[in-house]
Amino acid sequence: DPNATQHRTAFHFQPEQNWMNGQSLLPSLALCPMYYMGFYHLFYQYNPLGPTWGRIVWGHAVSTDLIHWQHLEVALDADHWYDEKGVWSGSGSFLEDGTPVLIYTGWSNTSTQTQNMALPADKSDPLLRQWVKVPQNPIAVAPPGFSSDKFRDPTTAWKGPDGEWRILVGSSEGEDNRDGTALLYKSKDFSTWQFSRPLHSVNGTGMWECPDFFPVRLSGKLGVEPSSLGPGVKHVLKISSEDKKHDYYVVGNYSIETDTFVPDSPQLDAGLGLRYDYGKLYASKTFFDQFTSRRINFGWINESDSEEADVSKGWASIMGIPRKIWLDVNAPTDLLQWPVEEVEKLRISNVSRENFTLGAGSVVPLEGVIGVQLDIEVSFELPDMGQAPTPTELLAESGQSVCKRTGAELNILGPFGLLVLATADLLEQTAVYFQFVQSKEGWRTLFCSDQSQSSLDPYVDTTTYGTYVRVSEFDPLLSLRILVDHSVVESFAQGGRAVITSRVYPKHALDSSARIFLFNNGTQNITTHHINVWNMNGVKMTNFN
Ligand code: DQQ
Repeated sequence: DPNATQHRTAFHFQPEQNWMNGQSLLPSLALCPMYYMGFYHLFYQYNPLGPTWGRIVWGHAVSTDLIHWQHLEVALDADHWYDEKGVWSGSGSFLEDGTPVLIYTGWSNTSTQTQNMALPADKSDPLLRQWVKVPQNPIAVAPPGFSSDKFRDPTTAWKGPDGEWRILVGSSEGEDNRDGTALLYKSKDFSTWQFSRPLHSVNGTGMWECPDFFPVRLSGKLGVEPSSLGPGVKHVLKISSEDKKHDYYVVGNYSIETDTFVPDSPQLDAGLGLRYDYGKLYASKTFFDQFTSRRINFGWINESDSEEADVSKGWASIMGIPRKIWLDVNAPTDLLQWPVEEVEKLRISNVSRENFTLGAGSVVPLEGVIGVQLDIEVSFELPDMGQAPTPTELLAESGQSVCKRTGAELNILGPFGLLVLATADLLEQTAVYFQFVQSKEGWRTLFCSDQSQSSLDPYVDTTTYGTYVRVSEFDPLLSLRILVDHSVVESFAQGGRAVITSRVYPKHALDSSARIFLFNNGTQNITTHHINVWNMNGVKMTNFN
């Protein structure tokens, strides 16, 4: 692959080489002063032997700002009978004295999935380089009636006022093993764990990987620590659907007395709920960052090129930019997501323009900006819906299917938005845009990311992504924030109400050949309220020595 180097990201986390997938996290340790060096720890699924999935171990990196990472040695190797075929996903927790603990899934020598625990060899090492697997491993095997190959990915632990610790493990149940479920385990001492019950299940949804269960405040952007309860919080259950390869979440009420979780909107997407990302993001996990009181979600983004391309590149997969998440007070079944503010430190030269018209059918280059490492903020004034003719067709399709069908082509109200990673002749372009369609409920706003012309390479997946995004009558503007980093485009609409991540592999829109255009393929003029574009510094990820 001649463009392998150009497609490597500059400010998204990647190992130096090889394969990476779903991960687990520990925040910096602030509870215990001996850890006060303020390191964020990222543990990720890593194949040391090559750029495809295989015998997985835990890679490890540390950062003081969630953006600049330093690679450390493997934290957990596949070296015991219970994890000999792979050290799979898990989570970090803190005991009350501040000791960090890892609980993870081992793929055993007989191909069963087991839950195991590891403790730091030296609690006074702020880098937590060495981990010791506890002698009582495995701490859990699949309970009777559950299949031992569908039992994995323990969550961060939380503790009830009854003194009992709790974790969830992803699984599936039912006659045909198709009912996705999160199994609750309890422990009085964090050492011996007992199966309690399924906390939540949804029929027909298949295996649930990487569950995540955490409290969120009813209002405000601050996060809360994992064991928070009470009337001021709701709980979020996120699962990674093995069938659909997407992360879904539901907001609901958790009762610690009965250990039951009741989603507020059980009907959403057949019970799976809402998506964190309508493009690519999987096996994401949140953690509570005590230093800044944020809840931060970190997700894995795989490639959209072929396995042969990954082998020739020598690497596969990246991490998304960590996202701060909080409950949307105006739509309390929804979370809002926004890139952590630390990424803004990478911003360098800025180009901005205000208040200009995008004529119907226009494609306008944004002068003065070239490059493949960008942070973009753009907002548009809402067009006058009154002028639009009554459509003959009332849509009941999903957002993605409308985006796919219509693409960035001519429509009445929109599409309008940006072309990024575009060549001057527009033969390569990734379109991120809005469009309005009429449905039975009235006007709806579509948010799309169209990769169909992103590359002249015919061997990459160029699926179009899209979703409806909520626009309230009080919203003054339609807005987008887009992070572009070589082969990844992460787009946040309406302040983080919907997010779409896409992977693209231009052959020509590389380095200084990549441009930005604004476009309006609608039949009505659109006013751009403002556009700000920053070139972004890259981050050198080094080995820690
Ligand atoms: N991959 C891991 C599993 C998890 C899945 C194995 C998510 O633990 O269920 O590499 O990507």
